[in-house]
Amino acid sequence: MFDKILIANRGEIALRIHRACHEMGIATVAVHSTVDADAMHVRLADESVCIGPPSATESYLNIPAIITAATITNADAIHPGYGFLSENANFAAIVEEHGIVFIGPTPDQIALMGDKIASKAKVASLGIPVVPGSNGAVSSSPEALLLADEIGYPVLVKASAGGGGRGMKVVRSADALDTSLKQARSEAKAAFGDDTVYIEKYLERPRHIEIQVLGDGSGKVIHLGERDCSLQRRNQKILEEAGSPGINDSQRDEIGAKVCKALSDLNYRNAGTVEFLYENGEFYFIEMNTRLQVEHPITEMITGVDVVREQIRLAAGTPLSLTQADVTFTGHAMECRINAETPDTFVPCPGKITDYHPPGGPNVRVDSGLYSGYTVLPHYDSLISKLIVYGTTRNECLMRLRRALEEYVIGGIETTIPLHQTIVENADFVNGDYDIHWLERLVAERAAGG
Ligand code: MV4
Repeated sequence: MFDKILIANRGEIALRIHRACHEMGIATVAVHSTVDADAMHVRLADESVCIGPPSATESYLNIPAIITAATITNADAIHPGYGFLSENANFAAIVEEHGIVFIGPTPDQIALMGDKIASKAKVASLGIPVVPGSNGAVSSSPEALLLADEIGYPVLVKASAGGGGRGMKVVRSADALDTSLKQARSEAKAAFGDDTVYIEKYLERPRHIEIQVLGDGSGKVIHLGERDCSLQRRNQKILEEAGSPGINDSQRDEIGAKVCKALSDLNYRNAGTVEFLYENGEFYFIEMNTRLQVEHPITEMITGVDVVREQIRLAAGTPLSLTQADVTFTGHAMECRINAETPDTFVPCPGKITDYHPPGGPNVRVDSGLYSGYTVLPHYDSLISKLIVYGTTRNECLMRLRRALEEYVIGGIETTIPLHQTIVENADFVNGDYDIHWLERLVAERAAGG
């Protein structure tokens, strides 16, 4: 096992990784930008290294500075967290070239899943259901017209280098196809430097359901069930729950088995998430994330598995601590992402936290680097806290979440807590009756004063 891990991240996830390390007897190295010198992840770590100015490009994305920090502190491994360098195949390769273990997949696996066309073709060939579509890049308008005719409108034009929804165009009829194709291409070129696009059947009202997996790199892969991440706004997830109110145990077993088989064939290593759209009883693969995800705690709550500990064990070549038969799903969990934002406009509102009182009590978990007197910085993501609750039933979980939101005091700045309070009181949410567009509609109604 490793003696020392460098955590190449900040905020709540850096803390989360530090906690797993210390519970395993592993020392930690924090890296930080100049403005993060007082951050909780730096205070808790055994050692810390300043890696650059506030701009993420010059600090948390600064590969030479991070490699240097790992070298001078003699770290055995680097955990990238999420965001920043977590899905950068080049970074993973450089880390390994320096004789340091990258706590993640192989560079090839990161690169494969980063290419939306290649990953879709690959997983389809391994038995995972995908959205009907062009099965590869679309090169000309006539080709696109023929394909769209075959698939049936509406269709969606997607960027191969995309992900997270950027560069997508819904096309509802043949006469709009050519224009949308050109738009999608030029947006993809501008955003990713790659104008490769492909076409899929557009699913009108799906849920977003993702399967958490753990793979040992030698073909052993288990799944930890699903998370429903349909409650999102502009591709930012807001509230997630496990399990999904939309599927039952046998559907979970079936899609979970397909995912494990495919990733076993790929010798997938690390924690990972396979994302699906789910509509009318069918799952359709959209993409795979090869990193630890923000919402991993809800899976931990219903399975009792420490996902970060497993990641570290897998990277060290230690076998998975459990088999699929050992994985059981008990109760229900929800996570609210609390952002430093004005609730109605979602404009980030950094500033000093004057009062801080997180909720507590049974089955309440708060993953956050906040403290009274901390200043939320304008340079980084506005996620400041994750409120995670567990209940033996979905209703118990929901009642507990309402209670915890009531207790949570974050004074001095605005946060999205009021939005969460609206969501958890809503009848559709209470009934589990929502899709990926539901929250946008709720937000629009709130803005209209409804
Ligand atoms: C789709 C879709 C409907 N049909 N693909 C958006 C993010 C990107 N990762 C995939 N996305 C979508 N792909 C087909 N064929 C609708 C979305 C989508 C979405 C997906 C998941 C969560 C939130 C979403 C919000 C808008 C659109």
